[in-house]
Amino acid sequence: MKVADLSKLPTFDELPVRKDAPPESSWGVFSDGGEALGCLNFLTPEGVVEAAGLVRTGKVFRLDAKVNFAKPALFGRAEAVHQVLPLGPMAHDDLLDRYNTQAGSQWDGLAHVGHLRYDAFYNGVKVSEIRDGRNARLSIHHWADKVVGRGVLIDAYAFRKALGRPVNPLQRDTYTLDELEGALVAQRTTLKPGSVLLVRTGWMESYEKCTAEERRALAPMDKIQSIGVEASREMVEWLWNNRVAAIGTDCPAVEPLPADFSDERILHYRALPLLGLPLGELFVLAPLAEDCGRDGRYEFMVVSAPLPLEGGIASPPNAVAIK
Ligand code: UVW
Repeated sequence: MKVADLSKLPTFDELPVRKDAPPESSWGVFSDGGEALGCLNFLTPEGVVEAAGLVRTGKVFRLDAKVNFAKPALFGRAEAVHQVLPLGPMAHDDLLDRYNTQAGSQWDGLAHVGHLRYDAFYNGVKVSEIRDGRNARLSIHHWADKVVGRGVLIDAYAFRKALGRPVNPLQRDTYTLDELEGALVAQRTTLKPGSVLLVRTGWMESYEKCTAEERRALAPMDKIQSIGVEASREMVEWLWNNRVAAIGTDCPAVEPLPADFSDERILHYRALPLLGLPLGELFVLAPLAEDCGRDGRYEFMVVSAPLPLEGGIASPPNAVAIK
């Protein structure tokens, strides 16, 4: 794959570059093997080297929650069943059954959600190409060694609280683009091209404080409530023009829930099938955010190694932030 020259790529207003592509899509922008990566093409070898220079204290923050942290699993998804199998008198194996790659912390891959109006996934891939069992073009395994670079945290939760604005992450509410930009200014942080953007919404830590009964009540698809990031044209324009390679949050859908999946303006459609922007959900961001608040450094190296699962739809991030 050719390394993308970020300065030569089209702006959001110049999209699409292919005549047969939908408006506001990046279909055809990346070629030479980069089609499966979408915005991950913004992460370059030079960016990896630069990100390594952000490692100063040696502190490592795991960004995945424990497997099966959500009980019951959200959206009616399966919980993994873990067994320890004896292999010999003093040896064991794990057996992990019913493991849904999206039951916990996850990257949504580009075969996760297609666009209803265009009847296509990113770059025009058809549903039959994914469901025939091969999912060759948008398989998650293409990302296995691609999600490494500069990470930037926006602590939207702390920003809103510091301003004395009310925030309950377990209710439908929106962090606006103005708030994200305001938080960046308050943090004295800039979004350089080729960053993995992490946004702390406060959802995970609020969920952790719920009783078992409260968790049961909010787990079903039609009951879940969550704060999230504004799902607007302006938001994806900002993300694209800043060459954000992926956006990860500590809430269940990046965008607010409930979301109307028949509404093509929601972020899942704008990001996955149109822009090719990976969405990260249910990340653990509070310990990282607290450390960033302490030392005033909201940038770090991110190393995420999605599963090398051929044909896969999504993956746990298997991610760490290193400061
Ligand atoms: C939903 O919005 C249902 O989230 P996910 O990306 O996990 O499917």
